Amino acid sequence: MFKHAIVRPPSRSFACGLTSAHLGAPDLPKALAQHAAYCSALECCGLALIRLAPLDDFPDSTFVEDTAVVTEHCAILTCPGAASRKGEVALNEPTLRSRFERVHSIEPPGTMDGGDVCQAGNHFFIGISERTNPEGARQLAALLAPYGYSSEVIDVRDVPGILHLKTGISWLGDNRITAIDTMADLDAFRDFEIVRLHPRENYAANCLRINDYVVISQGFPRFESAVRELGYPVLALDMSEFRKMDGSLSCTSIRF
Ligand code: CIR
Repeated sequence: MFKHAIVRPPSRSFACGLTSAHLGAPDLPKALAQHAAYCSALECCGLALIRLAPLDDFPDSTFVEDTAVVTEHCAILTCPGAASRKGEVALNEPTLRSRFERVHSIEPPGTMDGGDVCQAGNHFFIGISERTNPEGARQLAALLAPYGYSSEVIDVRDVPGILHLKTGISWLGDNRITAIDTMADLDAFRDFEIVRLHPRENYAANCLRINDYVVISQGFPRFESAVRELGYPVLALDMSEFRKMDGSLSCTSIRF
């Protein structure tokens, strides 16, 4: 059960952030409207929002998820893999410290983006990517173990089109995982029921199970039908401007 989410709207520098999407520059007023709709959807799922101020100095800072991994027992501040994003952590740290009694950190030479961490019950999948290195993954596993969490590493560096682990998979709860076709048959997911994305709908793999709801990206009809057929109430959101900056639903909040 999630009760809270930390969010930070895109700032005036949003279009200067990192991206590999080749979808053109994002439109800031549209991005702000999409962010507002995203916030309303989280509230509809029952979350109380902790709203942080936009940061002009950090164009990617709306993607708050990358700065911390949170669990029922603790928060773990990350050490983002992109140089331009490292300063975001210190700016989010006071909020996390005010909400979590136990706060740990990934330390250099470890690097980690929260988008590479997928919690599935008491088990964590940790992606090794261009942003998260093996040392960062090792540190996270060691920090999680005393709380009774198991973990395993998935190397996504050779999976085309994947920035982070959760670009390609999400945990839906109920022993289900969404996965793009090229990740669906990984041995790591052998004990899960896979909701497989059609290759034209890969972007929709990143979705959010929040309490009773599944929040998905709008415009992916096969995936939306599949999720509805599983019986979940669905909230579909237009994320087009965030997609232009390689972002999606999970990156835009920290939920706990
Ligand atoms: C970046 O490249 O860091 C941002 N433009 C996008 C981050 C997306 N984060 C995520 O999927 N967790």
